[in-house]
Amino acid sequence: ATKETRGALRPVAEEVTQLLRALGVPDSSWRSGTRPVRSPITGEEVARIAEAGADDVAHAVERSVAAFEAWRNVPAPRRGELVRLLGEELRAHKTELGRLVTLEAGKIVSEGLGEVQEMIDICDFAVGLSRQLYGLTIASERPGHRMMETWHPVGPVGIISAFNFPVAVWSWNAALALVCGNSLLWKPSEKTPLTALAVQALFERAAVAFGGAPEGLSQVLIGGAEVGAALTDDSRVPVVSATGSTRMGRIVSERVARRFGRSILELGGNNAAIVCPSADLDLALRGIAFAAMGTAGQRCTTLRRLIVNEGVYDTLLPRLAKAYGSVGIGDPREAGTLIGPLIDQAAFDAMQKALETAKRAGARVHGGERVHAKEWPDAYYVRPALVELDEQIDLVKHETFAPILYVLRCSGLPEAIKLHNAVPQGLSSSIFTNDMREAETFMSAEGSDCGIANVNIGPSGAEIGGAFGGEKETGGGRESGSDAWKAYMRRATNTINYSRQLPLAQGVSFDI
Ligand code: UN1
Repeated sequence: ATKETRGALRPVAEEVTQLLRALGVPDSSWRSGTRPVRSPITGEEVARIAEAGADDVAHAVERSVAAFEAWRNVPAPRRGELVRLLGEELRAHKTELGRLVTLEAGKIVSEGLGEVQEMIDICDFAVGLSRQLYGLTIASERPGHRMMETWHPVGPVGIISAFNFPVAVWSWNAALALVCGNSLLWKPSEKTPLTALAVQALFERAAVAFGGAPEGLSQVLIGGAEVGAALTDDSRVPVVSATGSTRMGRIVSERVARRFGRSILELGGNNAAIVCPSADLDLALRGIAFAAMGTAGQRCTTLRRLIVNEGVYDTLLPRLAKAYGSVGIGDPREAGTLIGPLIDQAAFDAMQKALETAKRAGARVHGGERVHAKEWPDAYYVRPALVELDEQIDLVKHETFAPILYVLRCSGLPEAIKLHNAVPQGLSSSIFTNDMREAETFMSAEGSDCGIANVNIGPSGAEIGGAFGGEKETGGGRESGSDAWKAYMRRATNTINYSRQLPLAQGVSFDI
């Protein structure tokens, strides 16, 4: 059998049932509803889930406010203990939850497990952070005065997450928001509600072990755009963190801004890598392959544009085309599969449309065709596409959430950086070079305009310790590590007068 036909089709539904039970999700929450949930592996229905309506959202927000009002008074290091226990649950159930990510989102096994590892990592990070929610002290211009900053919990945090990282992105937000003293309202993607229910069940176990966590501290709201809209319009939810398309993010940010809420946006990426003449091409090849083809091109950090110096173009491209032609595509449960399915038919259609447009513009397209269609008619597997273009046409400026890598030729670093930055998105980026000047220029003020700029690794697969997010249409939000926690708190500036006088700032006099 060729790599493409590896693995006979095995149904998914039964294993989903076993996993949900092993993870402690009550049958009633995924059996008795109206919305069908499908696995992208086979396209079969695996659950029927109940949806929340606008009234349910209003009620959930009410509970969330009550939970917040209790939780904000729990000392932060104690709040960290709950997140530590959540991390323990995730460690204990990593195999099952990782497997459920594979079944529901179609990720290969190591990526499903990797996603849960990312959750464990952010929990560890947040536990440490729970003792480090530092404010500054500031020198006052007035005698006998002191100034300081205090960081306070802000309120219920709405989390809108996407199908492609169905649980890790929640955890970046949730682990930080919890130690910061907030309650959580989670609207997962309607394509991946089951992993959300499983995480909620693990959270509830952690809450029981913790003892005394307020009821309703973390809630899941399953549903479509109406649920998202109810959440974004509710002024009792001061922070809404949304991950997904730029189209969705624009709607969310406008609605949240209208009521002066704060949004944390992590939207479309259109990530590029520049390959310089001095690059280690073996290393670059591996980096490019993972970043462009991994997760079937469905990461927001996926490599979508490759800008190759003309000096190495003709060496690199044939090797890349070979990798594209031989990569294992199929059932993500099988060892040896590197490319699982696209999430659904709409993703497949969008990919084919983009490839048609590229062909009409004169592109040379390698791959991109559907595979396994006969055996698995309801699932959408594709060979990743390598698309050689002479210029960065409009199509390339849009994020198509599928494994398409557009390749452009360039003559030097200034031209490469210009092409690199000439798209509306600004999430992640990378350069392959062994020339220190090129690497530093790429990371400098006149280099990459993205939130993430890497050297000699691809743009995807970030660790949780750094701030994650990007500029321009990516939305400007930062999540996960560094000081991203500040977005989940409100800052108070305190001025304390310990003198017997009342000097006014700026020397103003006001004697009564
Ligand atoms: C996403 O695709 O929404 O950097 C998140 C990465 C992962 C997270 C991706 N750690 O690729």
